[in-house]
Amino acid sequence: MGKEKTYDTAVKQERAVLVGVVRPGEKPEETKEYLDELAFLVDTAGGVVENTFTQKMQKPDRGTFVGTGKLEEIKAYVKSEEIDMVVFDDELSPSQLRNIERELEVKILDRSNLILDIFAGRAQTAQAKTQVELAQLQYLLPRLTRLWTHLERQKGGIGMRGPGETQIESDRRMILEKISLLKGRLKLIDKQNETQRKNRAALIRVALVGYTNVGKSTIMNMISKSEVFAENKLFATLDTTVRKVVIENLPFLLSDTVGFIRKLPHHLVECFKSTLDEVREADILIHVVDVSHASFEDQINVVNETLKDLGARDKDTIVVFNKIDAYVSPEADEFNEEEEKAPFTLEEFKKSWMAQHNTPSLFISALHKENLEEFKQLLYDKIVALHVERYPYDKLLY
Ligand SMILES: Nc1nc2c(ncn2[C@@H]2O[C@H](COP(=O)(O)OP(=O)(O)OP(=O)(O)O)[C@@H](O)[C@H]2O)c(=O)[nH]1
Ligand SMILES: [Mg+2]
Repeated sequence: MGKEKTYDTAVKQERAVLVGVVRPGEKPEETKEYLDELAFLVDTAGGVVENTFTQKMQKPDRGTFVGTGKLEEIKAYVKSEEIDMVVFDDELSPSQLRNIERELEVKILDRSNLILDIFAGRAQTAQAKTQVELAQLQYLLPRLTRLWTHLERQKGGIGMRGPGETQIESDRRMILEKISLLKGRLKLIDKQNETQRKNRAALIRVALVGYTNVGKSTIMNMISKSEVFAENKLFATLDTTVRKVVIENLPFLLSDTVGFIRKLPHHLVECFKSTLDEVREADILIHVVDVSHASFEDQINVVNETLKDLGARDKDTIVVFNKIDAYVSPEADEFNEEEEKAPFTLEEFKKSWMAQHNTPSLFISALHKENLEEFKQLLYDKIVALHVERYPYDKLLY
């Protein structure tokens, strides 16, 4: 009998370690939260996290992000455990990237290009693909030299350009040309979208905004009966979807769009500005919050900051606390498992500080279709009020 051959058909997952700097005054649970989120990003990108390294520092080292001792420690681990990539929780400067790469000799990623990578894998429409490619090239441009460090030694004498440099220059030129090409293409797409938006009837426009993975698409699907992709991964949605929704004979437009995250790469925000036009031009924002997330308050702040960047902070906003089914009160008795898991009632939510600090606000579970009527009613009242204000002579709708 011949020897049986077995084939390993499973895709090999890349093994990653995470590296973060702990700033003075940062609480342990904050550090954990930041690195958990980074791990979730690695998971979303298809990697598996094997270990995490942190170092307490005033600010990241300019040369190597962490200190040289810590880098040695990481290097030893990477070698002995055959790690494929090391992921840093902040954006690395081109020189940090070069130094670390030289030292560790494996793939080095930072938060920014991890996010860019996920975006690249998710982009569906021409607009999203173009936006991501543009952001990737802009990220790459200042970091180009690192690809050619092995050629540096071949440089000729004074005044002679080494082959490495020539290569970098022609690459740089190519990238710059591609960037301007993509910018042109985006302008064209923007124009088409603008015309499309203008052609829409004079309907009130409502936009779902919020941190990534809070349930925006689930809410969209629920109230518009559409099939927007929703899953427990970061950045499930990249493209903006707009649907006409009718609540009690009142039609309006509802849009679902890309979620926000801490330290969203600057280039990406720039490149996605046009995707976020829907947010900027909306009449009402629904700020969705995942109340079951341990740091939902931080997430609220990140979203508000991003909205400010977009010039959309002062819009009429309804704060919707979602996932109440999964909420666990932090004040619950730690020693009493049962009590800890006891659900918060709607009444309790309404009396909580969350309701006091965010008005108007309401509490729902999109997944379990809990309290949706109140949500729809509040939305309806808001839209009617806006409609009356805007079209005082229009008796058409209600
Ligand atoms: N327990 C619970 N899970 C929910 C609820 N609403 C949504 N989810 C889950 O949360 C995850 C994220 O939901 P999405 O609707 O994709 O979230 P999103 O805000 O659109 O996320 P991105 O598009 O990635 O920014 C999914 O696994 C949903 O099933 C809820 O009310 N309760
Ligand atoms: Mg989504």
